[in-house]
Amino acid sequence: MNQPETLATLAASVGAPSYVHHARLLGWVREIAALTQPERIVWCDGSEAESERLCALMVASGTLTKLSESKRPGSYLALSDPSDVARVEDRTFICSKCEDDAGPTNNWVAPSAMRRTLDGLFTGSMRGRTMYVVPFAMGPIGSPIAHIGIEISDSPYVVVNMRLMTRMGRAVYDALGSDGAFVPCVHSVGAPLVDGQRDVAWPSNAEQKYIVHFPETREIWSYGSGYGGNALLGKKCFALRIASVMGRDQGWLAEHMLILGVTSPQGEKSYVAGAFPSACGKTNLSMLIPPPGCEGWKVTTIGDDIAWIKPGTDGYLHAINPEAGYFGVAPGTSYETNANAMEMLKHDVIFTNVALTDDGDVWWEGMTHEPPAHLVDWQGQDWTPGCGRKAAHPNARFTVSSRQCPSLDPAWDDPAGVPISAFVFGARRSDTVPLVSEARTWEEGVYKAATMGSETTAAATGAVGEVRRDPFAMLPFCGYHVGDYFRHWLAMGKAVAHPPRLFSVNWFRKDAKGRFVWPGFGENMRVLQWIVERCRGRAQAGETAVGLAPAYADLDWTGADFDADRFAAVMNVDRASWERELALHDELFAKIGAKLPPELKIEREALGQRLQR
Ligand code: SAT
Ligand code: MN
Repeated sequence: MNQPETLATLAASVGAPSYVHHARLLGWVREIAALTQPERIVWCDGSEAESERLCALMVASGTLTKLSESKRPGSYLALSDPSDVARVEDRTFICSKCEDDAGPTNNWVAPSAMRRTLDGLFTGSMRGRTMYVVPFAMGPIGSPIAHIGIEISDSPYVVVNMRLMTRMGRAVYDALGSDGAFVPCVHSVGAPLVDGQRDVAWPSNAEQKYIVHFPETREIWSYGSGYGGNALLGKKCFALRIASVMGRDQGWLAEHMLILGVTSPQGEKSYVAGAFPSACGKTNLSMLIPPPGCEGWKVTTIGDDIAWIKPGTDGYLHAINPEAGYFGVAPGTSYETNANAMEMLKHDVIFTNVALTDDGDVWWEGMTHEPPAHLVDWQGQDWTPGCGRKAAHPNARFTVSSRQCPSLDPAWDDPAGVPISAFVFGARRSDTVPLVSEARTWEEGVYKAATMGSETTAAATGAVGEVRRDPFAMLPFCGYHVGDYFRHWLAMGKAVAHPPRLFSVNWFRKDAKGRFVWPGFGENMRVLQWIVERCRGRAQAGETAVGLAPAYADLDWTGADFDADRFAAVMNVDRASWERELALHDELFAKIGAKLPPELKIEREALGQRLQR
């Protein structure tokens, strides 16, 4: 009879360091290694020395270019394969046991069939490569809201990005102990090196990409892409798709939301969480600098992309940012649009798919009014102004640690999270949706968020600029049936004594000539002020068909150059546009079918009636 294997022999069989005591984890690593057949296994400790070593390796292999040490100390540029530049929503799967649990907004494949596919894809997929084991925490280690994941990846680019984006390293193993729970995440770029084949600068698989989630077993498998949310599995895959399911089962929320603090001139502090689709300015809003006239106000940053939110014992919903860094859109970022980000990006940054200047720095569209006379573009080609191509890919990104953010909130790492006063739902709409409105009730707010439509951006592959329904900005990120998700949100409003107030915003209205009417950026402070003052029961609002809304005089315009006519142009509720909008709500609701909560049907009828008046 075989002796049971000791922990020591199990650890030795995968070369694990002595501080890993978790038999299930060790067994899983061995299983994945047997499947993917890497040349070697490296257990990452999250240290700076490790990151430096990996960066040097990637400079040698051509994946990274080291930027000028005087212009951009400690920073690198990666240029991806042109076929691997954004999330692939059509290749993203929710493999719940029942198709009905994935719902109409997700791609579903039966778990058994998907496991066969993955087995085929992952067999030998890491041949000739190093398999990295990356321990990471989403949220402050030890927080009752936080969770742990382990990502196995054959991409050193993923390792150094995960180090910036999460709390990665040895401390995670201490928290896990011998039996702690973790979400297993397997990632391969899907480009094995066989028969002495030479590597390329950005290995990926142009033919096959699979971003797969098994919600019941809380597993993630990602194949074929090395880019962003496809590969940094703590982000959308874990912190949204898997975590949304955990939240449904355990009574909390995992949301595609920034979290910011607003401090009034009197020193009162409120926290606001805001859901916006990808590449709609969440990073800018989370780091907002109040404009002239609003100097007494201050905005501080907890997070720019994801919020995990749980009822606290004080009767408030408490939110943490599960991430520890920002993977933000570079194009459009400048000292005018986001000076905090520009300061944060001065050193120790990984840039992906921006352009390289002749003096070893980076540039992207919108960074300066005058482009440099010559660049190497994101595809590695010579670029000059007027050549007709973009220098940076529209979904080019920076990866940087939160600690470098000048507006970082002192509570960003607080295990208790911060109490949320308001949820803000924003979308990118040229028309129809007003600058700001407040829901009269929780149900009306859930209806507004559920029926949100937004013009698509370059953050996902596919057409850009089309309006699609994007409920709660979670369309590509909700790991279960969207009708059940709405139901969960309706229930969460009753789970606390002090639920946040719910608001809808739209910074993106355009005039007949296609120009933005609202200046946005810092000027959004005026809307934020009104929102937090509403939460304190102070600011005025009037009834409209689509919610409570401020009159021109209800906002503080000190120092602003925005008249009542333009305000009317961003606030006006056009009945004909809203009739068309309602038809699109009906289309969404028809798609959701039997799982649509009755409360939302009632809201739909009430809205229709108010528009008739
Ligand atoms: O998913 S990514 O992190 O690549 C980008 C996004 O959609 O926010
Ligand atoms: Mn996002």
